[in-house]
Amino acid sequence: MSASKTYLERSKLHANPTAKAFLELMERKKSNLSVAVDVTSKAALLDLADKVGPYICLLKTHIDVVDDFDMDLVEKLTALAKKHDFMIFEDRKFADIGNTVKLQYSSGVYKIASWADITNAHMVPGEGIIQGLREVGKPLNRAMLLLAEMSSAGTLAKGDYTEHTVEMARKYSDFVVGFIAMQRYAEKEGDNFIYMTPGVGLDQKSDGMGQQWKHPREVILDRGSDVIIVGRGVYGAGRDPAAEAKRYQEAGWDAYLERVHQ
Ligand code: 5IU
Repeated sequence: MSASKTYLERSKLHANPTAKAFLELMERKKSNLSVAVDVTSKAALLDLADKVGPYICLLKTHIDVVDDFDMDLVEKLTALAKKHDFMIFEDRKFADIGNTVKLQYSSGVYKIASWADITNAHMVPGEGIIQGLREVGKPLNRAMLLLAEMSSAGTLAKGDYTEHTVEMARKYSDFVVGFIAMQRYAEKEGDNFIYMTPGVGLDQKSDGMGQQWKHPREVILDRGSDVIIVGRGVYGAGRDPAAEAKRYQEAGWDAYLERVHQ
């Protein structure tokens, strides 16, 4: 079962170049921490990315919340990704028909495919959404995650919906490399999916708006996920982002070591 294999062992088995490089990076950097930077100015985003950069494997962005977005931001972000050795995940949550998402992924103001190593999509529209995104992303060696579950209270992504999503990921596993999920699913021969889990916090359980935070140890060890995604736990009011990122990196990595050595 892949949960007991190391990230490095799994990287060797991966055919998708981004997933392969990502798993290698995690092992090299000893980090399974992704920081979610939901801030609204270029300066704040770059400042945070520079501060948490040394501790993360993946920077998760919502690029459309940045008021003063321009391509200079992308250039600076990708330079920081190089400097600190992390990848970029634009949490775009595509949700339209194949032809439309193709345009949303490649074009418009953000040109996501040109800079985001990883992006994600909902399975609501059916298989065509993967086909559309894959047409753009595959030639650029990009990778995609499917939203199989969500962390928020009352989510409709569950049961048959989640199972169908996993089947679709298997069908397109050269491009769909994993899931946003709350736990690892039963595996079939050949599965090598990367699981990423948002809703992670060391100090608080809820934000009063539906978000539900779990401890990194529960996420990585008990639930078998691979990457913890942490937002406000790292950059929330009064916090020192670098110190918090270090704390989450250690908590996530300790849980991973415990998992692969048990
Ligand atoms: N996010 C979730 N839950 C989900 C999905 C995405 O929280 O199910 I899909 C995003 C939202 C935010 C980040 O960008 O992950 C979590 O931030 P906080 O740690 O601040 O709650």
